[in-house]
Amino acid sequence: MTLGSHRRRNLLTGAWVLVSPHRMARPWLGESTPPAAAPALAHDPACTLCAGVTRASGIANPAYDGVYVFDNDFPALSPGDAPGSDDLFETAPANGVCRVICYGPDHGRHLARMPHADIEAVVACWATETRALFARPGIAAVTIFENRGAMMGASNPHPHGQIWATDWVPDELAKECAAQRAHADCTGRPLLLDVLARERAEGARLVVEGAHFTALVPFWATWPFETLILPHRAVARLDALDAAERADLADVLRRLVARYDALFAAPFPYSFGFHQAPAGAAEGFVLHAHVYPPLLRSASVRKHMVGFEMLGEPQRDLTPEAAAARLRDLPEA
Ligand code: H2U
Ligand code: ZN
Repeated sequence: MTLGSHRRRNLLTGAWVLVSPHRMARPWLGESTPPAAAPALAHDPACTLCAGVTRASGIANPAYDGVYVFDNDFPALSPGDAPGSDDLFETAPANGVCRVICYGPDHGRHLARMPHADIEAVVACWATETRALFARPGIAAVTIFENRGAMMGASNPHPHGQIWATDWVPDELAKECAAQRAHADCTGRPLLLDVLARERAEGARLVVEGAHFTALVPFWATWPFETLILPHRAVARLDALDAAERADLADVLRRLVARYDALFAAPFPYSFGFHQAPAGAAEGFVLHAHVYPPLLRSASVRKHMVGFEMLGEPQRDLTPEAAAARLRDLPEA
């Protein structure tokens, strides 16, 4: 039997994705631009994230030697009043803290090429920031993410990410909390551990298996090479990981990004980030990371969410199983 078009439901958000495996063979006359070259410099005096350089705000970065975190000079969240709501147009206040995290002083060395201890330091910093930000009054959620590559809106090639601590639970996280709570209420088990058990039993969508974390292409993946990184136990936040888990997360991340970079022999753009339990009760919630890369068939051909996807629902040609098999076939060195 040949696999025909079908829909798959995202268990975390409730959204559906249309899968059209037969379309993989169609001719391609779409966008094709050469990828941006990888930065080679270890220090770029023109880079506002490099050690010792003065940022756009006039504040100089210290001569930092490890991970360096600072308050975003152009934060998306600012103090002030929200416009009032009325019975038709609703508004809500939005306050919080935006931080920038430089993974290390080396301008040209991203996760896949960083020494293990340096990636562990990034993971440790994520944990420390999580704990410190949740300790601030009014913080409801801490979202840690990285935009990699100009294609994904990164403003700078220096290896870095962002942390937004918000006084509300953002929409994506709210949906995922509700789904995980409903599953836990119904079964008594965390949803993502059931998903992990099923993925390990089937095997077809696994990409990287560590001692404490697994990276896989989820059954419901929307982006061609989307992955989900899951812990092996029900841990809710980064600051609850023990030392062995932090070390393994660093290792799984490095191995996964190395595979991505090998896929089209170019630095692989993506938006990557963690969903961790918000403040208060978060029944059944399991910490996890999503990696959303836009690339489709080469370093220069990306997927755009257009047409039916904007007006209907997301659609993919390459099956999640085929995407996982391609990532599994690549080297990690
Ligand atoms: P992105 O590359 O994902 O945009 O993250 C970089 C962040 O760094 C961005 O939010 C901040 C930008 O506001 N930034 C500073 O705070 N100061 C600077 O001098 C440069 C960039
Ligand atoms: Zn730099």
